[in-house]
Amino acid sequence: MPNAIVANDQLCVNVIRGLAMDAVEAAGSGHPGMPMGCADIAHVLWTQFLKYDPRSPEWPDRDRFVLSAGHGSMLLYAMLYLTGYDLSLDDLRSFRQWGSITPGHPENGITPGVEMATGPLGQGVSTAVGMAVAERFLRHSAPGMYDHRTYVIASDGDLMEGISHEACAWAGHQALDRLTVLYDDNRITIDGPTSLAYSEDWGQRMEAYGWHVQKCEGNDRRAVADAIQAAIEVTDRPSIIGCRTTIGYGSPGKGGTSSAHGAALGASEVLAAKEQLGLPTDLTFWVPVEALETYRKAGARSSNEREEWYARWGDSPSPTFQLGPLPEFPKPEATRNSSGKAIASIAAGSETFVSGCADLAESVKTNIPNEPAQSASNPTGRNLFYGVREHGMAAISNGINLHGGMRSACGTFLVFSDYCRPSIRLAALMHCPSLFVFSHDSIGLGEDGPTHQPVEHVMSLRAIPNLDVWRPADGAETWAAWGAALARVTGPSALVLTRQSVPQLGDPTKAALGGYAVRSEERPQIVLVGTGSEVQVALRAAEILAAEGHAAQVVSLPCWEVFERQSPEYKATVFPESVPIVSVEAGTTLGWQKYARASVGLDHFGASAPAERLYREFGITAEAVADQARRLISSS
Ligand SMILES: Cc1ncc(C[n+]2csc(CCOP(=O)(O)OP(=O)(O)O)c2C)c(N)n1
Ligand SMILES: [Mg+2]
Repeated sequence: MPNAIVANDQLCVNVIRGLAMDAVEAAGSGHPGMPMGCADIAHVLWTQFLKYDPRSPEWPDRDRFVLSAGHGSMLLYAMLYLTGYDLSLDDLRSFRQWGSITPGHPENGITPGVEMATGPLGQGVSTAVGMAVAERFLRHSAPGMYDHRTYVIASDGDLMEGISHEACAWAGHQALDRLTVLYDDNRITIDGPTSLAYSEDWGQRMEAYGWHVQKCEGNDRRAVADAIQAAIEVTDRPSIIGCRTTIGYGSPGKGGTSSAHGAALGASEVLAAKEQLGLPTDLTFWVPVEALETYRKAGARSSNEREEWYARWGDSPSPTFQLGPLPEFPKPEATRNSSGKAIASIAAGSETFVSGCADLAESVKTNIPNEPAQSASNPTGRNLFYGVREHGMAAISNGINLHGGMRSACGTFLVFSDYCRPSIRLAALMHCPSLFVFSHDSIGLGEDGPTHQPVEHVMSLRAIPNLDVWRPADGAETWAAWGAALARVTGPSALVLTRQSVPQLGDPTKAALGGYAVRSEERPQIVLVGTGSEVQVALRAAEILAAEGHAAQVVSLPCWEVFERQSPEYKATVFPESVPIVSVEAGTTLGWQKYARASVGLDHFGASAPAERLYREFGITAEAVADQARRLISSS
C-alpha cells in the first residue's frame, strides 16, 4: 500500500505550481496550466509509486514515465529537479532558452530522466504502449532482469488524436497490464471547453478497447493514490485513470479556463495565485528545504534496488543485433524478398529482435519465420500484428526501440508511410534507431494503380532530418542496407523496397557507402545516377551511349544520407567534378537537382496497368535517360 501522505505534501505540490508559474513567467512563454493542474498527480506518482533513481537515469529496470502532454514540460522538469536528477534550479530558470537542458517540450537526450520527446499530441501515450510491450517481452525472456511498469500522463488532446485510438486499441488487445495512463481530464483545450468538439464517453471507449477504467478527483491525492494502487492490482488489462483536474489550479483569474493553457499568467495573476496557494509573493523559484527533503527522499526510494540490480546484472545487458553473412542472390528477385531474408537472418542471431506489420506481413515480408505472434499468452512472440494501424504501429515500434534491450522493425506499403510520418519524424528527432520497412515502392507495383503507387514518398522521407532512407537496387544492396540500418544507433532508417523482381547488379561492400559506381569509366562524359529498380535503367542507358561512343559512368545511390557522410575525395570519385549528371528514379524529380542537371522521373500520379507499360508510357526508360545524357554531353 502507498505510504501515508505526509503533512507537507500540500506545500510540496504548491512548490511545483510556483516553479511552473515562475519558469513560464521568466521565459515569457510556456504552459503553466497543465503542471498546476497535474501537480498532485505527479507528486503521488513520484513520491509513492515510480521506481526510479535520479543518479542512474538509464537503469534498464526503471519504470518508464512518459509525459504525453508534452506542453506541460515544466511539470516534468520540476519533478526531475526536485527528486534529484542532474538538473539545477538554474536550469529551471533558463526554461526554453538557447542551450538550456529545459527546452519548450521534453526531448530525450537533452534532459536526464526524459524518456522521449513529446509535444505532438498522441505520440507519447502511443509510444508508451511500445515501452510496455518491450517490458513484458523482456520480463518473460530474461526472468528477473526486467520487472517494471509504464506510466503516462495524457491530456484531452492526447486522447482525441487518432493515433491514441490505434495504440490504445492495440494495448487493450494485447492486455498490457503494466501500462497505466493518468488522464488529465480537465475538460479544457486551447480553443476552450472540450464540449466544443469532444463528447464521446472516453471511459466507455477505453473499456470497449479492453482497458480497466477508473475516475477520480485529480486534485485529491489520496484518491489518485488509491486509483493507482487499484490499477497496479489489475493484472489482465491496461489501466486508465481519468483524473478530474482544474487547469491552472490555484490561479484565481485563469484557473479552469483555456487562458491558463499556453501563456504566462502575467505578473499580477501570478501574485494572486501565489497568495491563494500560500506561497511567498516576494520570491520566485521558491523551494523550501522541507519540500526539497521530501522529494530527495522520494528520489532515494529505489536506490538500493537499483544497486542490487546492477550488482546482479552488471553494466551492459544490451544485446547486439547482427545480420548474418551475405547469401547468394543467383536470380532476379524483388528487394522485399531479399529484405525478408535479411529479417530472418537478423532474427536467427538476435533473440530480442522483433518485427511487425500493419496487416501486410505477407506482402512486405516482415514476418520472422517459424515465430509465434506476440500476445498476452505468448509475450515473447516476435511477430507483431498491429492490425491496420500504421500510425500507432510506428509509434509503438519507436517505444520498443526507446525502451532498450530490443530492436523493432515495422512495415507497410511505402505509399502508407504517410500514415506513419509523424512517428517517423519523432523517431528521427529522438535519435531512436527504429527500422521502417516500406515495400511496393513505385509505379513498379503496377495494377493496383495510383492510390497505391508512391510518387513523392521517397523524396519526402529524404526531407526528414536524421532519417537514413535506403532504396537498394538488388539483393546485395538490400543486405548492405539492413546491415547499416542495424548498426545505426543514432537515428532511424527506412528501407524502401520493390514489389517487382530486379536483376542482381550491386556490390554490398560499396553499397554500404551509400553511393558508388556500378559501372566505372576512367574519363566519363556523363554520370547516370539511379536508385532501386531504376539502376538497371541507368545501366541500359549507359550501354546505348557506349554503342554511340559515349563514356557513361553509372552510379547507384541507395542512401543519400550515408553517401553524404563520406569524404569529399570519395564522393568525387563517384561524381567526378564538372561531369554532368542525369538522374533516374520512378518518383518526384524535386530534390534530384542536388546532384543532377537533368532528371528522368515521375511528377504526376501513376495509373493502373502492368508495370512495364507504365514505365514505357511515363517515359522512365533507358532511351529517355540516354536522350538527356546526349543533350548534356553536346551542350557541355
Ligand atoms: C498533434 C498536435 N496538434 C496540435 C498541437 C497543439 N496543441 C498543443 S496543446 C493542445 C491542446 C491542449 O489541450 P489538452 O491536450 O487538453 O491540454 P491542456 O490544455 O488541458 O493542458 C494543442 C491543440 C499539438 N501539440 N500536437
Ligand atoms: Mg485539457
